[in-house]
Amino acid sequence: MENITYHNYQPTTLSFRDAVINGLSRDSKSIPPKFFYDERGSKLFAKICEQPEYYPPLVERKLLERLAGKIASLTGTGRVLIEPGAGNAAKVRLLLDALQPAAFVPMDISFDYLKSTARELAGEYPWLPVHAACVDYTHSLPIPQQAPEGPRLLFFPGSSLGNFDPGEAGDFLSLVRNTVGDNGMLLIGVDTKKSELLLNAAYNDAAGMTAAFNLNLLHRMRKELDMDCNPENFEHRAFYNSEAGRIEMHLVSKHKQELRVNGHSFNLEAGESLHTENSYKYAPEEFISLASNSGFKEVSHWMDSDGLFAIYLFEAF
Ligand code: AVI
Repeated sequence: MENITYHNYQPTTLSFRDAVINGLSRDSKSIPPKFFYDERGSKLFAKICEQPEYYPPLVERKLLERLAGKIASLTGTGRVLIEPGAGNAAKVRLLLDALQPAAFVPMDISFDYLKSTARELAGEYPWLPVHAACVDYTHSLPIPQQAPEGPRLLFFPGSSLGNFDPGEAGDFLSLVRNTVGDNGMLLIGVDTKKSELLLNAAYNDAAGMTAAFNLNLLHRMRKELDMDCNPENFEHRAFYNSEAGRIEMHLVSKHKQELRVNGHSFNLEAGESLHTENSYKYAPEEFISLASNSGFKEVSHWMDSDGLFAIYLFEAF
């Protein structure tokens, strides 16, 4: 299809094996959350998004549906729209008709997934040039040369920024600021601080999807790294750490056990945990100040009537 170009920026990331060995070697053992997303993990994440306790996807979706026209009136039409981690691009579809971008640049780490998303979009929106970029957006945000000149808008929904520690979040926002340039804008969805009861429920859904998603890391270690780690020997733990302003997810060892990988051996005590994810929550004033340290000025922000989730529109300064 002539409406699409593909670009493989060959993301080189730390291998799963190296990340597991590094993570198990630490005093406080941890594994970065990006390793959740193998095929089974991505399907489990999609299931989490259907759970009634996990409010962000539905609330954000309703906000985007309601606000598409308003957002377009503030950004104007004809921008080059960029979405890191676009996945199946479900959320951007709510904006395309209103925003009428000059081109869309979806970015994803999985080239196969990206190609199928790009093909679907080009079929649904024949007027929209799509320049698909395979990239690890945590390292760089390369814009294909074929993308037209003109003002840019970067869309980053789903509170994905919450999975960065605040320092990394600031660095990422600075990278975004460089990428969009002086006339650039940022539209970003970020989860808010709220009652611990609601937050804890969102990461401990009754159907056990979040637990299965977390425990899937151990399935992955067993399958891909040939490790003798039985998921039954661990339990899912997720809780809000109010001091740090984040949900923490852990895999807690039920007994004393030894994990071996590539000739290395690691001992886990009963009750010792592997820290698998942080999900930071931001009050609007905190987030606006974080973005301002990276060169973004607030244009507007919106929340649902219960204040569960926020969407911010920023412009570069
Ligand atoms: C992808 N990310 C924003 C989700 C979150 O809420 O931090 C991942 C997730 N982890 C457990 N449930 C959802």
